[in-house]
Amino acid sequence: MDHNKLALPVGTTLDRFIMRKQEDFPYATGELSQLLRDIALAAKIVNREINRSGLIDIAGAYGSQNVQGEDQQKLDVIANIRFIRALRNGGEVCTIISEEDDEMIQTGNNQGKYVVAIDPLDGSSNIDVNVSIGTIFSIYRRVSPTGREGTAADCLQPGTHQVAAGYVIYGSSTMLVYTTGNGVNGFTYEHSLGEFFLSHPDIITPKTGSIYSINEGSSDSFSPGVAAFVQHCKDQQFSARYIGSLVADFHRNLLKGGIYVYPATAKNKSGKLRLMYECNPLAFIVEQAGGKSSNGTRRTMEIEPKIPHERCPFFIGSKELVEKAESFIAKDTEACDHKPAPEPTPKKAVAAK
Ligand code: P6P
Repeated sequence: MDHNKLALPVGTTLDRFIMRKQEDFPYATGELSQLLRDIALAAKIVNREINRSGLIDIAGAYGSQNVQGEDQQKLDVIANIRFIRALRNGGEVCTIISEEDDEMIQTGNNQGKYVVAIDPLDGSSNIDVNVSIGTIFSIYRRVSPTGREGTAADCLQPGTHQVAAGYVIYGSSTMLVYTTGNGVNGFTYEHSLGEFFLSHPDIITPKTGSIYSINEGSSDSFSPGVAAFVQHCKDQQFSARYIGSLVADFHRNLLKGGIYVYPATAKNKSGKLRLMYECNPLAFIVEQAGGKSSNGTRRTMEIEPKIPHERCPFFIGSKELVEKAESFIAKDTEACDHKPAPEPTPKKAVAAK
């Protein structure tokens, strides 16, 4: 018997993969590799706490609201602490933007070359009902000189400046999916060994699909272009899949093909999702996987951020589906542009004095 069959290889760990990929960058000095490992460590710790949340008193609302005015769950606060602590202790990051903190977070690592924008736990309102949730992160090189605190200019860079981006999905299995601009790779967490192993090498998203993800509860306030696209999906007999957890909806559509849409609505006039730590990182990943991301008219990663918690409409997924949505929006815009100007209100004849 082939003795190798007695002890099948366990596969490539995330650490080994990061080190191998670092060799692709001859001038890499290892800081970005270390930063990715710091994020993976925090993800393992958060994963453990999510898995136990039903057993120890860390589920449920924390009793305060974040800068977005959203009720914080206890695990939102815990995840935020865990990721900030890991990045601070790792030493590579000078400044952090977090969904859970209004102001930029200075880590004290003023020699750190990197800035991180992070949503520590997205979809956390789903924790108590055991729906998959996730962490989303973006990594940028600082533009200000080292030796001092990071600046707003370091944090408010367009998505095209990202050096890496990724997400962790805490679901039926826990996965970390990331890119450094050379393709997208997914790693599955093996709890018994405490390691992420390469399980989804070189992810490519289907160029089209038959899944659309949008909250149709807001359909009354969709723009005509968005409404027309949703009707198109129905006419094509697509499947409506919307979990209410961005990372879970995105991950499914990335692997199977489909589109996720969070448009401007009456309640969220610029859309609900945040550019820096939700839209841009997923946009980087989807483009590296052959998909597309825009705000309906403009490439997500080219939007120039003005404030850390800026929101934007979000159309992301299979290239052909995003382009179809954009075509409906463009038609609507053309129709508006060519709509005849309303007749001027006739002035009341002024009686001769
Ligand atoms: P709605 C979770 O709060 C989140 O940010 C995303 O994970 C999710 O896709 C979206 O909001 C759900 O928002 O308005 O449809 O409940």
